[in-house]
Amino acid sequence: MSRIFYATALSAMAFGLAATAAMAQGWGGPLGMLGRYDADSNGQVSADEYTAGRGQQFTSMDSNGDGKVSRDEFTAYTQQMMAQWGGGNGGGGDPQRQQHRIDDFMAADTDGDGLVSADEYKAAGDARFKSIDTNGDGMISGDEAQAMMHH
Ligand SMILES: [Ca+2]
Ligand SMILES: [Ca+2]
Ligand SMILES: [Ca+2]
Repeated sequence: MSRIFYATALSAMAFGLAATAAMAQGWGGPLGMLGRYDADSNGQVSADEYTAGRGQQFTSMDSNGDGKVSRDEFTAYTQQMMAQWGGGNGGGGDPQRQQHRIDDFMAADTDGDGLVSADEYKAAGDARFKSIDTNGDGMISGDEAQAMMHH
């Protein structure tokens, strides 16, 4: 097997560990899904934590290691996550939600080449962070995460 495969397997494993830690803290916590980015577990997600978490995720998604994530790679990644999380609490594997998730992700493809590059992914993440961080203090609090989820 190639080195790329090995690296991908490693990062997938790292992600799995992070996810397990987040689950131990309870995904039902105030940060919800964003809890997995809270590396120092202070109950808030800083811009750095958010960027680092998403960067790790990007590496996991980029299964052929070309530095860009295609629709197929993203689809495979979410299916893998769904399987790992056992479909989650109701409708995680819902085809409509899955489609929405894919469309949402592909919206980051600003140059329209059908691939989301690391830069495009980061730009989309930065914009998303700003939209969640409504008080603009550079941290996502539990309240802000809740507001996003119930938006
Ligand atoms: Ca934190
Ligand atoms: Ca692109
Ligand atoms: Ca904030």
